[in-house]
Amino acid sequence: ASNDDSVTLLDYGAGNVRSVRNAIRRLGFQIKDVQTPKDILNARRLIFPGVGAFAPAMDVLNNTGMGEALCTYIQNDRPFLGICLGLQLLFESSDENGPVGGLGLIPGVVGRFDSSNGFRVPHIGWNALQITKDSEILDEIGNRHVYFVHSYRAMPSNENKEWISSTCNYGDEFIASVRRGNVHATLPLDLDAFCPDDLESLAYVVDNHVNVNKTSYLTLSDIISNECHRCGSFNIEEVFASKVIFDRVEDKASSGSMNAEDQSERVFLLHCVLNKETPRKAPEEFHHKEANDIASLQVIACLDVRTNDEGDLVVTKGDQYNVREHAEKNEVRNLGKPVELAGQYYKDGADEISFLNITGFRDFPLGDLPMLQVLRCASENVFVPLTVGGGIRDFTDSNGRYYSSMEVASEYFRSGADKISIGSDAVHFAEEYLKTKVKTGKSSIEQISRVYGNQAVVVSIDPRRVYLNDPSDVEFECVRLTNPGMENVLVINGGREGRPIGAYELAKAVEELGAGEILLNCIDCDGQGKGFDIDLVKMISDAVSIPVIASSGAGAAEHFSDVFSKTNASAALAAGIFHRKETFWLAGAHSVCKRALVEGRHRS
Ligand code: 1PR
Repeated sequence: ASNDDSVTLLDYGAGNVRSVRNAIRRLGFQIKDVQTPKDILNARRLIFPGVGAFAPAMDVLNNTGMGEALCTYIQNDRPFLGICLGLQLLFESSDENGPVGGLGLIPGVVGRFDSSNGFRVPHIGWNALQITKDSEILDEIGNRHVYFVHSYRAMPSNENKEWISSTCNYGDEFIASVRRGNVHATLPLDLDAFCPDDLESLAYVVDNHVNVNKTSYLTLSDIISNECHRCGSFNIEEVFASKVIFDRVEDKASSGSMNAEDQSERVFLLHCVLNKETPRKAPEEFHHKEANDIASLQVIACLDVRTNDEGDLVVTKGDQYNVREHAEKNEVRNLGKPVELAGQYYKDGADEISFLNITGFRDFPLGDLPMLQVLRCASENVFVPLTVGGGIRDFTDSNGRYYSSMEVASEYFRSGADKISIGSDAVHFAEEYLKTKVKTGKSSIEQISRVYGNQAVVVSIDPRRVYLNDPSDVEFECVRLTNPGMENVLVINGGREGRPIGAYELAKAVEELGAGEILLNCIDCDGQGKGFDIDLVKMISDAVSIPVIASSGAGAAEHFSDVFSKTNASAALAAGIFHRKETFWLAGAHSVCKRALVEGRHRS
């Protein structure tokens, strides 16, 4: 680095910028936090990892004078990297809770994705970049897949084309990054996806003269041909038996250093491994398009966390939500330490990690400091989105101090969460909303999504089956099975309390209230390993236009294939299958999706 080894960070305290801080430190730079507009003007290099929603971020920038300083800094072509909202704020305005004026440096409006053409909004998952000009910071990324979590985007136009350095397609073409002179901003280098290998890109911006050791990665085909040479055969089973390739492929995948071609090869090869097949066609015949479709489906590892009887915070796992051993002592099952397991699943290739504080409904989460600590530590080493749920609601403690659900969520965000997940509280507000049909703006879903954006608000639904002779006996939408009719009754407080609302009605209501994603559990299937509740997932994923995460029941790779091919779920979440250390499953889950696609059974 040059003489000045500082990076100025514009963190206005709205959320999780821990990954960026970690990344900057790893590069050996000192972080200077912006306290006043002057700090922006005096910066040697500035990083602006915008978090949250557009309007509140602009309020902070306008009220502190930082917006003006930022405009001067950028207009003077000083080294700048905007990330995520740090890109969007450069445009003229945004429709997010708006229209709201932006910094006005780049012509264009940041609008919401159009969900009417069948694409779910928010856009969550991997997607391929199209580099349109020499962006320099994206050189290392090339056309590889990067992870997106957003509902709003700016589109290319004649007026802004000189800025655009890459675009991406999700229903329509949108701007993924911009570059002009020393000013860079990217949408997908999201805080979540800021894995250590993106440091080179970051380094370029923070100091044009930084000499970073560029690791040169062998392509997958190099690895395979080397390995085949060594083994003297192209029997994929034998080659993989040594696990050598697998490990290298996975290293590459988890470090995020694959380009689109590597990705498709990986999916293809993993498919072969999983199915113990020798590849019948060369990997290069495997279309990138297919890989792209597969990449857009996510596999999420879930860690149910609670304090055991000894007072330690442990990862546990229930059978139909019962997390106690059936043996005499009736202890809470202890499957390991949350931070370690999260790190492991990240390395294994999970697209996202969820922590559910399953006793959060009774233990106030802000009193649950170990849980916040778990989040802080996990976010140091996990560079995929982290969701945390449990206990997000208004709360008054024993001293009479009132905490809003927003304060609870904010603390989770500050501690490293990228999304929060609301369970019981969402049910209460949905019940009220269904009765009154009035959006008060006061529910936790509405408040948190207004400030952090709806892509950051997941609603976790816990349905339990009730079998009916006649579905018309109840007011709820029922799942019709080939077997007897079935109703899903919602339960809350970890399954301890049933509520008179159906899963369908709840899902529709929370979507209207502003939830960005639904985590659809199923108490009957939880921990059973017999597959997802396909009928239920289909009903809910057809009913809403936000992404639905299918959860509960995964016991084999085929179950992932099933849920992706027979329903419109965007992601599949599982716990037990990963805790049992069936190591190939994470990667394998992706490969079986491919089979579903190839057989044309994928979503129409
Ligand atoms: O109500 O806002 O405090 O949130 C509580 C959260 O904790 C909710 O998301 C609720 O689903 C979750 N929860 C509460 N009790 C339990 C329990 O297990 N006793 N766990 C619980 C929910 C379900 C999934 C599980 C999948 C996959 N766990 O997260 O990981 O079913 O399991 P599998 O692959 O092994 O089948 P609030």
